[in-house]
Amino acid sequence: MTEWWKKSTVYQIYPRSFMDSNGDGIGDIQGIIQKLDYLSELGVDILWLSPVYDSPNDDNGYDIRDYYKIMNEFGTMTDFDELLNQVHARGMKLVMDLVVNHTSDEHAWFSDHPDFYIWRDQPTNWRSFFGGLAWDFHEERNQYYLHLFSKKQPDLNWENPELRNAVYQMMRWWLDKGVDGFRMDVINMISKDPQMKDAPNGDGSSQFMNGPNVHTYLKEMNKQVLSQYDIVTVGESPGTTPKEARDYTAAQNQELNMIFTFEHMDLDQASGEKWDLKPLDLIDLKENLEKWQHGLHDEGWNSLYWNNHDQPRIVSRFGNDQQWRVESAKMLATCLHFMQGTPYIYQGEELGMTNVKFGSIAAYKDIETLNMYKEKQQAGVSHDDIMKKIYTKGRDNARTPMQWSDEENGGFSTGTPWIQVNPNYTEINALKYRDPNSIFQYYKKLIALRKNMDIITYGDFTLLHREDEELFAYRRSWQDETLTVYCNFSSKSKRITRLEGKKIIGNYPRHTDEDEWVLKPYEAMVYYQQ
Ligand code: TEU
Ligand code: CA
Repeated sequence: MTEWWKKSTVYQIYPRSFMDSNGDGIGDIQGIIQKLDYLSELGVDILWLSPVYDSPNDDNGYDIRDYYKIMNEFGTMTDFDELLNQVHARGMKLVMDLVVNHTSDEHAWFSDHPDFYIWRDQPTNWRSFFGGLAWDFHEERNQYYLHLFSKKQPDLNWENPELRNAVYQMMRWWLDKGVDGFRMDVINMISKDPQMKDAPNGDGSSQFMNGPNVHTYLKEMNKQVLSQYDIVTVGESPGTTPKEARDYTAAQNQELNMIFTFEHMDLDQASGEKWDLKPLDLIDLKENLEKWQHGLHDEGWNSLYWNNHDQPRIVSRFGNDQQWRVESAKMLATCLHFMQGTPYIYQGEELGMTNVKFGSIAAYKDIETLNMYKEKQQAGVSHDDIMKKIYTKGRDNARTPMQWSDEENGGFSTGTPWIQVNPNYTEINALKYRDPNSIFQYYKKLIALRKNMDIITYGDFTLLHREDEELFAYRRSWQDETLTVYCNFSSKSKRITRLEGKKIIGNYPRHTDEDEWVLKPYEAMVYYQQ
């Protein structure tokens, strides 16, 4: 099978916040259908849907109650089938989120097949990702069950072959319907060390991330399911090194096509805790991405992303969401899209959508954010300090509704949105996406270039100006071609030496004086030479 996903660009849709077609304030499948022409115009190849399955929404669909049913709020299976057809009719592919490290505690398995879950008489001291102990007591059974995420997301017991077969059967059911692959939620956590022991600071991750049998299970899944279809797979894998990533993604290992690493998303935190804020040092970012570019160059494959539904908006995070919003959004896109790997665009990134600052905690919806607020408040942290953490890192930054227009609610809904729209929708929205200078059009060019230039897919990567704290520059080389990418991560002008070749893309309409060779604030430019 061809590795078509190596030349593809993926667009992630968070359905709850994408487009509401019926005015109940919640995005839905018909809403996605209404916007398919917009996505097709952008030129993306693959749409990845965050979970649309039946769920009590303790974690916005990442707690699945029924894998074979569509969430009522999003529509019906008929709507889903129509979406799949409409996506295919436009030559795009549709990838589903596969959440099989855990289910909802309301899934029928939890009462009918308790042996599908993980039970102990005594809990370990592990802390859950969403705060508190990762174990909860079950009265009837008189035992504790493991939940790495919320209490309502009990972890599945992958050691049980019956459970594995039930998962494979479900995967085949969706693939037989015609979906084009899976994004696998925390797939590197499905194998727990059977010894489960207390861990320093309650951080049990070395006992459940990349655990003892994870490769055995993925090889089995590949053999029984994935290899039978022409699909793409991407495994979400926090806490994974390039060496482990090669084990997951090298073609001869027959596991996954690519994974999501988190290292570059953790560089602006001062400790193992995401809320422990620290400014980004650009040299850390450059060296980290260089390590991944080299680590997966010959074997395995990278996914390239700045954003998803769990991360703050990149233009607010590593760019400048005020004076240089448009420039820095395009610069960040340039920096990422000329690397080797498959790029992912998260909804709204193509508009330069920003983080949000709600004044009251009551406006926030994310379980991780709300639990953290309570815990920190109990620990005596001030309201203002907690809000600063939420403004910088909270997941709801990515989850405010898509800003389609300057109409009420940004054109997302005629009702009351489930989460408030970012008040900047009057300025930042999709109305002018056809303007040749829009961020959207810039992304469109990047996506098209990747399709037409093999060097972007296959070339090797050399970091330039390693010591420069504001400039991210690199060279790609392939046969007798080179691409030189220069990105200014600062609001200062920076003098550089003349670049050879032809400029193929840049985020300033025209370089004022090509002889001077000064990079303007957040300027990006790419030169091609043969
Ligand atoms: O996230 C996995 C994960 O590791 C989280 O800890 C993530 O890093 C965190 O949200 C960042 O603050 C996946 C999903 O992407 C996330 O939305 C779910 O909440 C989680 O799994 C549980 O399914
Ligand atoms: Ca709706």
